[in-house]
Amino acid sequence: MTDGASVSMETLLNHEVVRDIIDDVSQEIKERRSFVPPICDVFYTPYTILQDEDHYHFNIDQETKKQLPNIIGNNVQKVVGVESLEGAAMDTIKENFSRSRTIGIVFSGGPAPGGHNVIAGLYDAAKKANPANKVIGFYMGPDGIIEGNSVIITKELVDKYRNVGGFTMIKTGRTKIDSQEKMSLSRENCKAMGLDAIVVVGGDDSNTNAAFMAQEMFDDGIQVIGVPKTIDGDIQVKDVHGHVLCAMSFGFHTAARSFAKNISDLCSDGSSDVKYWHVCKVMGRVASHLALEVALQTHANLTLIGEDLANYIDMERKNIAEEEGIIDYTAFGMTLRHLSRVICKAIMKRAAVGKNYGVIVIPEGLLEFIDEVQIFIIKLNSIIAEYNEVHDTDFHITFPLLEDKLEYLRRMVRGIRQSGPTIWNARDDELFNDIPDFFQEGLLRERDSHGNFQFSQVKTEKVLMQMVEDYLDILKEKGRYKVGINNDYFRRSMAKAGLDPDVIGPSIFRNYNGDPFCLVKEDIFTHKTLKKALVRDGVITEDDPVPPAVMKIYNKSVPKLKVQTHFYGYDGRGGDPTRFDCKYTYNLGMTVFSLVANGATGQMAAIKNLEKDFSLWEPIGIPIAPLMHLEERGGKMALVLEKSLVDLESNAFRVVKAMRDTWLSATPDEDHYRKPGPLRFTGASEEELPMTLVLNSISD
Ligand code: FBP
Repeated sequence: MTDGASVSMETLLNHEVVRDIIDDVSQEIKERRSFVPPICDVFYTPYTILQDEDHYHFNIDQETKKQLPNIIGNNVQKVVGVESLEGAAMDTIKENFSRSRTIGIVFSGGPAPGGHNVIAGLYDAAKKANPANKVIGFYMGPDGIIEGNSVIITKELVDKYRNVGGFTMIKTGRTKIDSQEKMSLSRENCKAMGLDAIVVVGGDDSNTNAAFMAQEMFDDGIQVIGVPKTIDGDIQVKDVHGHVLCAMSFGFHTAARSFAKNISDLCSDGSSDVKYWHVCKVMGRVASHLALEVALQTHANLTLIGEDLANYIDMERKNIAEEEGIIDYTAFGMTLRHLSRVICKAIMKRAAVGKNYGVIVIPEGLLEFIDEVQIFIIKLNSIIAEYNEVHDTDFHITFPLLEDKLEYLRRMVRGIRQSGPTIWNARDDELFNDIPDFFQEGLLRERDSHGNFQFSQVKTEKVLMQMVEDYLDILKEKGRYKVGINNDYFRRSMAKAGLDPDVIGPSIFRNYNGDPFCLVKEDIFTHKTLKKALVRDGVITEDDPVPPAVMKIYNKSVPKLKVQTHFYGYDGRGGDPTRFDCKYTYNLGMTVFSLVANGATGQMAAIKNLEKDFSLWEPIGIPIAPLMHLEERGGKMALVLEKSLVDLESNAFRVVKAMRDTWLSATPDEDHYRKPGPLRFTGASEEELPMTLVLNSISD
């Protein structure tokens, strides 16, 4: 072996191996760049046209008709390949398709793996149709359109980013073109640049924006096409009869696989050193699709689904009220306290079989579904606003400390309120006191510029786990939270210490009857109470110490909850796309060109049959306007694209629900963790499609 120290720096840096190591471009990226995603059959034909599919119907909001008159009449359009036609029709198609165009493209919102391939697909299709076609990328998201900040997309640029993650090529931003001023600036810039079309790659809000831009630029002849992007997976489109037109936004699969890989590694680590509960929050601003997919991929012990919690009914509370002939409205909807109890129960059940470890998946948007949190926000907003108005001062200046604010609320409960409405009752106070200080503080203080509470600022996993820890401490003191002791281990330990397990066992365990795991009796919760039990049963006398072997068993039965919290989001969002996302996005890019070349506007590019075999994928355009409805945004009603939440009737959710107990694995057997493995770009991959899609496509 060469002595490294003797090699000169120059030689070292020029060494073939070292050059490879310090090269910014890894082997993986080289392979990615050279991968050519398969394309749908229609794109092999020299031309494509659009065929109206008027058998799909939508519930159209009257307001959309008013605000988006030029695009509300759009139909779903199918991209159809054309080899050759007779005479004039063919000439028209050729002329339209091959006309030289300038197409602008922008990324909007959070990154999602596959975005670069949308550009690559669009670029390749545009250049194939006419090498004079130009694709222009707007920098830094919609700000690039407003400010006219752009770059010409070249072959070199496209080749550098083929099949590579991130939105690095032209960056992204969250600005919305939501004022007349921004809209006019955008329109003027697009006109000045001679754009024929603009492509908005974004989520629900960005596609909403695309629809308004399509309306605004209609008379200028500038077409606007949307592309369904977001790792959250909440752009899913069905028509009124439930026909699936877009099963999933792009980027979801990669992000879910990335989270699942990391979480499944925690499952392995956790079940090896058996001492940690790993609590993993996964992105998804509102919908829990990512958490659901992670559950399917990893079989983590407990996965919370926000949409499921919203439906919660406290049956005990409801039944008691019914017996009294009244309806207890507080029984409907999940509270933070109850949710923490659900987690405690899972932890205790596993502890009872000796598993003082596990993995919990929490969706980022969870708190959106807790009625109580929503109610707190509404009530506190109103209390603070009322106070400010009545006193002509700022609530936070009068009550700078959390304790002062809480005291103000308590006074309201006691009826000694200084002003304002009596909407804060004893139950609010009780529930509010149950939540950790830092969350109380957040609820009382943090508001964005529109006066809205910022969920994203809350460490949901910490809020919950603090409540869990507090409650488990109480249960521990009551002797109800114990780690189960393996019966065989107990017997061996006693025998080794010269003690009779059949004498000690019944005295300290509540189930010394052959169960594989024994639980220490509830009234034994300290060394003193342990001794008391042994003395009571005549196992030892008052003067004897507790035998060390018995003490050791007792100490093992006392749970120590060690929690590690993790957040998976930005990492998966920046990951290199799975083959599924590579194929999907490249074909989306090609679909965009077909829509543009055929004069479409106000349409969202999509691939129908995404959940089926690739040979059945069908490029289509979906009209955006009919998908919009009125929602409250920043205190006003606005037309927006509806987010798709987890459907509790879907196969994917029902499977996860049915497997809950199995995956909790509160049994002496092994856990049921599943290893999805790392993303494999080359070679055989375990699965090619999001599991959610596979499951949801199954029908009788
Ligand atoms: P998009 O809807 O724009 O794709 O972004 C979704 C998301 O990745 C969420 O999962 C997450 O809550 C959010 O972005 C984080 O936003 P930010 O980048 O502003 O921190």
